[in-house]
Amino acid sequence: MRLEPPASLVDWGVLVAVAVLLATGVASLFAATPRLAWIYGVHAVAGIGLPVLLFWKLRRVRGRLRRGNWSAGTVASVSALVLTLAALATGLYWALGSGFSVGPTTGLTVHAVLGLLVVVPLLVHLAVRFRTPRTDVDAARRAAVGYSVVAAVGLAGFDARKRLSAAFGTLGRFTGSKHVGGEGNEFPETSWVADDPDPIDESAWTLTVEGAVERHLTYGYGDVAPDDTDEALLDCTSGWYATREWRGVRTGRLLDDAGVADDAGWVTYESVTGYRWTLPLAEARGALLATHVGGERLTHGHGFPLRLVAPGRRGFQWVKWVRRIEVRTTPDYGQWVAIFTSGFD
Ligand SMILES: Nc1nc2c(c(=O)[nH]1)N[C@H]1C(S)=C(S)[C@@H](COP(=O)(O)O)O[C@H]1N2
Ligand SMILES: [Mo]
Repeated sequence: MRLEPPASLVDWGVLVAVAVLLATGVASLFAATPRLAWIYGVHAVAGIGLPVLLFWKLRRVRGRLRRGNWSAGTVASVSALVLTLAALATGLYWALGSGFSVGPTTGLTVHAVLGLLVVVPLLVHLAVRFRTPRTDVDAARRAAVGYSVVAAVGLAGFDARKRLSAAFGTLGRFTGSKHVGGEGNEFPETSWVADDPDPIDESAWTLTVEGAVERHLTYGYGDVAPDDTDEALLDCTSGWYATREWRGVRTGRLLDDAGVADDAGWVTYESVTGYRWTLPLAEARGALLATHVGGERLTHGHGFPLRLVAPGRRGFQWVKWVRRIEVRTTPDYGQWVAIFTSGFD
């Protein structure tokens, strides 16, 4: 039996698989709770199934590549292929191993960057070569067989990968993040992009609570009573996680002191660097502003004097070096710019 779909439907399958990988890859940056583990599952199945489609495609076009009369379009096509294979290889190696670094960055970050870079040559490739696939009944039947093979390989590979990682003792969280042990402040210090403020002098530091509140408040370090604790798991998109007991003050206490306006719906946590993230009001009320981790005072690298603890959120949302809390009546779209530009000044 012939397993390979018609040429145009192999190509169509590649496009769909890559689109699914990009969408789930980007979504994974926000998926931090087990309820969303399926996003990572779909990503893995598509990533393991894609090589089957690429094999069929390459077997067909390899003659064209050998002839040596490469156009700009060919360069784009080959770049898209090379980046895709590199993204697949780094993703698989990350998942199977205990994690790896490339210079100052983690292998998982390299995987993500390679995956995002695929978009550029892929768009050129599509502009040059896109054809509407042919879809008569016979083509559809053959494609159904071929796509089933791809799905079966993806699912079997997904299962085998889990078993292998478990056997190697390298199985991470469903997010792909690897466990970091240690105690207190002993875990990686991570910046999302460029934040690297000078250490903060606690006697000069203040926390302000403002925005849609009845009273603007200003706290000094000594006014923040660290009476609340939470055990919470910090999971960085660069591929590590650590569970710690955090101690500090629940945001709700500060909000009660300030008196929240009736139409308030969001709370923004802003760092001394301008980095900021926003939580819906109800979630913010329960979120801790930590002064301590694992019984130790936070170190500068982990956000001293005050950092947000946002359970169920990816690490980049756990704002460090918080100095301002703004109660808002509207969502804060500017945060999407701030997290990329803070620290560059
Ligand atoms: N102000 C600020 N807060 C930040 C970041 C940052 O770059 N600036 N990085 C975030 C990221 S990407 C992660 S994973 C966590 C890491 O916290 P840690 O450095 O204490 O491990 O902090 C988050 N909080
Ligand atoms: Mo992170």
